Amino acid sequence: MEHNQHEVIAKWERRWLSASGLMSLSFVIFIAISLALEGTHIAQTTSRTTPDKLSSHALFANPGVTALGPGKFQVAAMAQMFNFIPAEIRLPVGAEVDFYLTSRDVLHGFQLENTNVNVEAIPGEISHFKYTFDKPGEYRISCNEYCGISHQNMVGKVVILSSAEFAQDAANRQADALTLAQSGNAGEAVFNANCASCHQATGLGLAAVFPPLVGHLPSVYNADGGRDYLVDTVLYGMQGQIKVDGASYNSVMPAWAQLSDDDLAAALNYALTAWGNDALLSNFTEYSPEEIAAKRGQSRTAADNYELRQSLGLE
Ligand code: HEC
Ligand SMILES: [Cu+2]
Repeated sequence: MEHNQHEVIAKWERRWLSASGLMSLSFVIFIAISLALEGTHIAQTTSRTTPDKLSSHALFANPGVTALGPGKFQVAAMAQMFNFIPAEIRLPVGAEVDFYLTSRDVLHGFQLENTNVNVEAIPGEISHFKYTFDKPGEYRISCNEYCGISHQNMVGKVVILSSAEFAQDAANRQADALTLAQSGNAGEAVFNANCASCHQATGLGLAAVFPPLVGHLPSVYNADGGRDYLVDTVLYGMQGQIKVDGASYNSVMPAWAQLSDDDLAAALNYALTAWGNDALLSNFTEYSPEEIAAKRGQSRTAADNYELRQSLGLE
C-alpha cells in the first residue's frame, strides 16, 4: 500500500472515531438534561413481595385510590394478564399522587399517555413514583411490554375530574354500589372487572386461547363433582389441555383467591346463569360466600384442578 493512501485512511478513521465519540457524548448530555430540567424520575423499588402475598398485602389487598390529605392521594395499582387493577383511576385535578405499582404475574409496562410516566410492573417488586395531574381529562394507561396473546388489549385509564365532578362522582359511586348490591347485579360487575378480559363480557371467550363459558359452563356444573370443581378452579386456577365444544385450549386460568368470598360466589352465579346458561342447568342452587370460604387455605394447585377436571367425565 502506498504511503499516501495510508494517510488518507488514517484521516477518515480519525473523523469517524470523533463523530461516534461526539454522538455518545450528546446522548449523555440529553439524559442529563431530561433528568435535570424535564423532571424525569427513575421509579424506585420501595419493597418486595411475591404475587401470592398480594391478596393480604397492606397496599394491594384493596387496590385503588386512597385520599392521604387535601389534594394528596395514594394509588395502589396492579398489572396482570391482560388488564390493570383498577381498570379506571378517578382523581380530581391538581391531585398529587403517590403511585405504588406491581405485577400479579409477568413483566408488564405502565405507560401513561401524555405524561412522562413509563414504569415497569415487575412481579415481586413494588415500584413507587409520583405524578401531579394539572390538567383534567383522560390519560390512557397502556402496557408497553409484550406479555402474551392479548397484550394489545391491555389498557386502562386515569380520569382527571374537576373538584366538583370528583365530589359528585364519589357520591354517585356510593349510590351505585348500593343499588348494585340490592339488585343482585354484583356478579356482572365482578365478572366484567376480572374475567371479561379473557372470557369476554359476552362469555364467548377467544378462539383457541380462552374457552367460552356460554353453553359450556352448565355442562361442567351438571357433571358429578362439577359444583366443587368450579369453586376450586376460581380459587386455585387450572392448567392443562382441555377440550370445549370440540376445540382445544391449553393455557392458564389464573387463581382468583384475592377476590372476596362474596365476589367469587357472585361471579360464578353470574357466569352460570347469564347468556342463556340458566336454561341448561340442572338442580342449580346459588353459591354462597360461605361455600367459597370453606374451600380456602388449601394447598391445591392449578395442576390438581386439571386432574380433578379429568375425573368429571366431560367430553
Ligand atoms: C388471564 C385470562 C383469564 C382470566 C382473567 C380468567 N380466566 Fe377463566 N380460564 C382461562 C383459561 C385459559 C382457561 C382454560 C385453562 C386451560 O386451558 O387449562 C380458563 C378456565 C376457566 C374455567 C374452567 C372451565 C372448564 O371447562 O373447566 C372457569 C370456570 C373459569 N375459567 C372461570 C373464570 C372466572 C369466573 C374468572 C373471573 C373471576 C376467570 N375465569 C378469569 C383464562 C382466564
Ligand atoms: Cu401486559
